Amino acid sequence: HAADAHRTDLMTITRFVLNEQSKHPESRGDFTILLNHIVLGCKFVCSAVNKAGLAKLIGLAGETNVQGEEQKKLDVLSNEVFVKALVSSGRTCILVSEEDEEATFVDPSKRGRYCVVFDPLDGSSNIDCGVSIGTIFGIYMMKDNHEPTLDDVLQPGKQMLAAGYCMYGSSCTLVLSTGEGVNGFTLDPSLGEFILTHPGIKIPKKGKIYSVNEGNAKNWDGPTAKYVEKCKFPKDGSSSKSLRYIGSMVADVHRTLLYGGIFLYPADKKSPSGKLRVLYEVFPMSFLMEQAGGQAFTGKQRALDLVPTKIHERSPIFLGSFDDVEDIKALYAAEG
Ligand code: AHM
Ligand code: MG
Repeated sequence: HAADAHRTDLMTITRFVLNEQSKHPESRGDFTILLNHIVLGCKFVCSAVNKAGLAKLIGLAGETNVQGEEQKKLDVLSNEVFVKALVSSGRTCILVSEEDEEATFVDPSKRGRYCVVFDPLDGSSNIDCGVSIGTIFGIYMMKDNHEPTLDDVLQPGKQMLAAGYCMYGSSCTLVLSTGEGVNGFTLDPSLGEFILTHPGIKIPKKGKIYSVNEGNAKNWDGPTAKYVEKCKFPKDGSSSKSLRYIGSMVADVHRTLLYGGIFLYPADKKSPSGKLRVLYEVFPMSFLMEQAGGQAFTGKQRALDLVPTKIHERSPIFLGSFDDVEDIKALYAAEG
């Protein structure tokens, strides 16, 4: 009833996932437990990000991450929280984090069946100015009881069981897919619970926005350059697209998912594999896009078909509205 001051029937993320899992008779509640630990990590990072300015958490920790970039304290903190939460869930066997050069193999006494790949705090260049940043994660399941090896996580993205991200923005939003569509949940800080606010997210079939770091244009290949030119000077009488680029993948992808359009991180002469990492950036976002009715393409193939050979491998990525990705696919196909 509209006059009700309070909702009494709350669809929390836990309740939602329990409902979803109950459709699978083989489900033993392990996934729900795993997800609860991921959610705990997200809540911690959300609170740390919000306090960062005040608590002087911001600053260099004096360490560099695997890719040799400066690592901020918040990255270190977020990584620690996620690793500890995931290990203590008792449901994981292998963890791959952007912040750790080596994969973590969980001690047999705490081992479970899930492999989690994640970027605990993506978009770190945006921390100091308070722009949205996020956590990205993907989940695989070990099929049988063998001793875990890296091959268990070097699987194509289409084998993921679930993927999602949490955006620390004007509100804290968690977007999740367990392979049955995409749903968005917003943290109610007074309850400390993620509540279903964006059920059944579908990306518009075609969008009016393109999102790319155009500062790299001089190094782009032909199809990417042609595509962006087409966005600005369409020759088919359609109107030109708007450019939006935050430089925080979670925020740029979140907008793309809700408003439609295309997000590009192409290859260029300086970085022939692009910048974004296959396991914990490209795959989870591609999984969500497909589940929302969009597409994700590497310039050569469907992104989720890619078979990674190294845990920190990179790939070019073009993802978003179905029709917009179709256009860039055509340009790459024409190139041969
Ligand atoms: P990070 O993992 O070091 O934070 O870098 C990843 C980020 C993405 O969030 C974003 O899409 C991209 O880097 C932006 O890169 P650029 O500054 O080259 O445009
Ligand atoms: Mg990252």
